[in-house]
Amino acid sequence: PSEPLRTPLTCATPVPDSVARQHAHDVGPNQCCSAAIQKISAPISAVWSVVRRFDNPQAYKHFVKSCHVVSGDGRVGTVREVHVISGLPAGNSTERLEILDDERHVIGFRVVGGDHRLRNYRSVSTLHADADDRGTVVVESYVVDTPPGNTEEETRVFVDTIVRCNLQSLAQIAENSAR
Ligand code: A9S
Repeated sequence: PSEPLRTPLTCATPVPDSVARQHAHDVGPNQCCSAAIQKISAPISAVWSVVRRFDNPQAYKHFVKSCHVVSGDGRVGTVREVHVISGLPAGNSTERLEILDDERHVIGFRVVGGDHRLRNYRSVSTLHADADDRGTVVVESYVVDTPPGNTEEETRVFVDTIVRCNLQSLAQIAENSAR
């Protein structure tokens, strides 16, 4: 039995309700969740064109060495296998595209296999146009099983670090492409 919907956003970060709702997750007893926000000085179209490519995560995720699509054509249900650079406690990860909404700028995927410790990892990323300065705000939230032998806090620190690295790298790439 899972706990009621939890959104990691409402308490920690002042975002509109409509945004927080997209990041409300069903979080089970031995799972943890968190979220990160990244401001990017590039138009939403430039950011989205990088983020929406489920077949090409290595475009901005530095921990990804290579990726190939196992099945699907880039729409929901597509499965990819990601190979990770050395130095991480992982070799590969099999991931399924769960949401891809080109109008609302939402993408989400779920981990379905791989030789790593992030069982049942799932994440949702949403892009929001920043009307004031023509920039973009990215919100990324996730839920994952707390691995045996680790605390929720340790798990969040580990995953938050990876997510923040990815978002900073995304910002650099989108900002350079928009220059
Ligand atoms: O890829 C993402 O969007 C986010 C994360 C947290 C990915 C994590 C990872 O791919 C590693 C970087 C290899 C770390 C997985 C699934 C497991 C890890 O241990």
